[in-house]
Amino acid sequence: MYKLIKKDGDAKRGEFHTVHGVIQTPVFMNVGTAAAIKGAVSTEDLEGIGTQVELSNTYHLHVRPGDQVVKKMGGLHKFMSWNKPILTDSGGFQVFSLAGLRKIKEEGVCFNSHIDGRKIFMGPEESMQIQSNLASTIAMAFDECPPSLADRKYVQNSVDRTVRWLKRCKTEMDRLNSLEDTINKNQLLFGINQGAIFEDIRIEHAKQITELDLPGYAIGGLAVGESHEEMYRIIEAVVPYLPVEKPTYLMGVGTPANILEAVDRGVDFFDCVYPSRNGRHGHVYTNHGKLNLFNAKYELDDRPIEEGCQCPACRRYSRSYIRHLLKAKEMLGMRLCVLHNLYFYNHMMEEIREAIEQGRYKEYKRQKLDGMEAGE
Ligand code: PRF
Ligand code: ZN
Repeated sequence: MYKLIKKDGDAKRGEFHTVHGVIQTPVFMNVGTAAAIKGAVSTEDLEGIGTQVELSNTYHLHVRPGDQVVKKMGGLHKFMSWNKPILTDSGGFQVFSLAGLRKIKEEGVCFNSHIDGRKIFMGPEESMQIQSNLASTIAMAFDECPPSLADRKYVQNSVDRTVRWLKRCKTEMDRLNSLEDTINKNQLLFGINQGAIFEDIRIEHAKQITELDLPGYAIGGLAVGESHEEMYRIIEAVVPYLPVEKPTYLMGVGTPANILEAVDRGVDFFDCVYPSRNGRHGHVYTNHGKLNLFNAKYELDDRPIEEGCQCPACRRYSRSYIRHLLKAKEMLGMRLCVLHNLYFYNHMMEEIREAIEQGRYKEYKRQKLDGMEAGE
């Protein structure tokens, strides 16, 4: 399934083969939480900007429209008309961060829907059943992401429970994949490493979850309030204990600089809301740093967001025009900024893959970071 093509230092260039096609890694997955990429971006748009993987969310789709609706419509791929790989996050993280969390028990968690306040229970089995109904390519394990300031004892208890939950996820996923009316019988389960900023807990947890021989592993519980240096320290500590011949996914990260640093430490998969969220606010990424298109200095700027960029915004429109659209609250303004940002991320991943293949990753990373830090 995962083929390691080349290593350059710790940076990995690989290919992940799935029933929905091959994923070239390192890869950035475009976030469409509720089967919609915010900013009026269609799946056709995603195809046009080089997106390889779409990411959706178990919790959101369970609450609305309901995973049974998606299943009746033939699964997420058919429902949203996207035939490339889809990864679904398990819902654990979103329950903890979004919903009115009630109680964590051994069986699972009780919470209130953020849409209608309805009381919902979700445990490892429920999360796997929902993800099986959605029929994503990759399903994520049901985990707890402890708060960044949680003490050692809390984190140890939480991680121990996450191990037990993972075993239940695996058993349930195997069962679901063997059922007659399951849409994707090849659904893959990725485990998630937790342990907050305690290296020894992280390492012990990594050893335990790799014993389950899953097709991929994620590093969760980072980018939740700790410093970038702490995050890099944890990645460096954990990666040696995750299988090099399988993909490593750093969940919910991050800025272009975070991605460049994490690739250098052996990470293959990324996802983050930054490109779409920032785009909706008129903040756009360039090789010379981030621009705020609301700034008055772009009023008469006839250049594209980024000279030479092949995205749908830069091929046709000026900063001045996009600024006008944003200020007039025209949807097109947001849409163009989001398209540019997603293109920027996907294109950077392409450059990253090429640099690793050519054995010049460190040099590429330095140049890219220097450019972005220098500004315009
Ligand atoms: N667990 C899950 N999803 C996540 C995270 C996690 O820890 C994070 C942490 N950055 C983002 N998304 N299941
Ligand atoms: Zn562009």
